[in-house]
Amino acid sequence: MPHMYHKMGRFSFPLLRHIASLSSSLTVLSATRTCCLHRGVFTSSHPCHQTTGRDHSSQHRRGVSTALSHEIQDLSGPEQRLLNKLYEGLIGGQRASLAESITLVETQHPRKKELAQVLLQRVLAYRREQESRNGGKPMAFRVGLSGPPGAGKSSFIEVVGKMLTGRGHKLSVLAVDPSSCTTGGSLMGDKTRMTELSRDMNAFIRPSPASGTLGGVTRTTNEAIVLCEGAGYDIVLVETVGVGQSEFAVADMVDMFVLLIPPAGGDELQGIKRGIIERADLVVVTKSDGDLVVPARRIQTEYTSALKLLRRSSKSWNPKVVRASSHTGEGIPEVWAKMESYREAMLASGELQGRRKAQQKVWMWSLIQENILSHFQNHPSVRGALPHLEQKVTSGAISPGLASDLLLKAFVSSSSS
Ligand SMILES: Nc1nc2c(ncn2[C@@H]2O[C@H](COP(=O)(O)OP(=O)(O)O)[C@@H](O)[C@H]2O)c(=O)[nH]1
Ligand SMILES: [Mg+2]
Repeated sequence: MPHMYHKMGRFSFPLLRHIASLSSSLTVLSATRTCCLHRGVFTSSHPCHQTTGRDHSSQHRRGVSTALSHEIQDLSGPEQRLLNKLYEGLIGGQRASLAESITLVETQHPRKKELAQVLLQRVLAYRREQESRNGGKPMAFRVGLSGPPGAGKSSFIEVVGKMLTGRGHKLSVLAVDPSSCTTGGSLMGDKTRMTELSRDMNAFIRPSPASGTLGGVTRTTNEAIVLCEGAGYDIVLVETVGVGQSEFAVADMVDMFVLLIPPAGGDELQGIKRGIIERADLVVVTKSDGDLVVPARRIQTEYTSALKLLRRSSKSWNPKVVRASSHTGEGIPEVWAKMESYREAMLASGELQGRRKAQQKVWMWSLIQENILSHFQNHPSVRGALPHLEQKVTSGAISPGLASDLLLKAFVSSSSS
């Protein structure tokens, strides 16, 4: 295990490599250590909030701190200045700094990727400080919005967004669009339906990056959320289409997951996966206006009964089905009121905080998987043997199980030599 961790350090985060070499037991850094790690590197005064009762390794902590401080000195003068400028601009709420910081986390450039991690750690430390002043409660509300293309997501965000900025909120809208990863095209119709919101100084809209894997895009979206919160946006909306796994990925990065459904016939609703309905904290039947009010009511009834059959995922909230129209504005304030009562109930029970903690773990593991898989696929021994073994498997000469064993053996033996 230490060995493996060390290897990962080599291909992922060289800036953090000393953490791995310091840790002999390789228990992954605990929250306590991470907290102190931030303190050691970035902030000189704020106390470590977590209990240190379980952490017997203060020496280890000092070691990690010193190692990271040392690592930071690896930053060149211009890099330090860039990070300071971005950080100061970001927490000062400057949109240009936020946009530039998101570009930094989206980069594929190895050194810039490292700089992005340093910036993120700094923003996380700042946010934690703010949260502790807020009684440990998250400052921002993260809402994921999903639904089939044409469901009315962007129109809904435009109307809700204007209402929220009108009430003094600062709102950011991020997009996760799996189609932009594979084709460079967009299913989301980019910003066109958010013309007013995109001119609003209290709203920040960021389209999905047009390249990268879905894993890459969700990772940068996760990081962009942190940056938006650091920049003082108290509501972060993440829009995605119900294609591939993107909606599950989004459900794993937000406090509340909302499914938008058009009042359409069976065919258009076919694409909505049962699994995703189970993840919905709220279902909004859109376009409930004019001739569509009747089918919207019908869909509302259907989904209300369907939700009753599903297992409750929260002890403090029952998923609800509501109707709204972005064209007439009817139902919009009520939908937001439902979202707020969800947030209050989940905060009061501590479930929201618990969900965020669990999400951090899910996020870490999905990054590990992605990282290991790409390391595996790019490994010379694996690349050498792969075409031949794939051909053997497809022709039925050997079983998939044997082929995967052989590939893993080739990978492990040449990795450890
Ligand atoms: N009648 C009606 N049409 C709507 C409403 N909201 C959106 N639409 C229409 O539905 C289409 C798709 O909307 P859009 O917001 O782009 O959907 P998205 O793909 O889910 O983001 C557009 O032609 C909108 O004008 C609504 O509240 N009522
Ligand atoms: Mg859209």
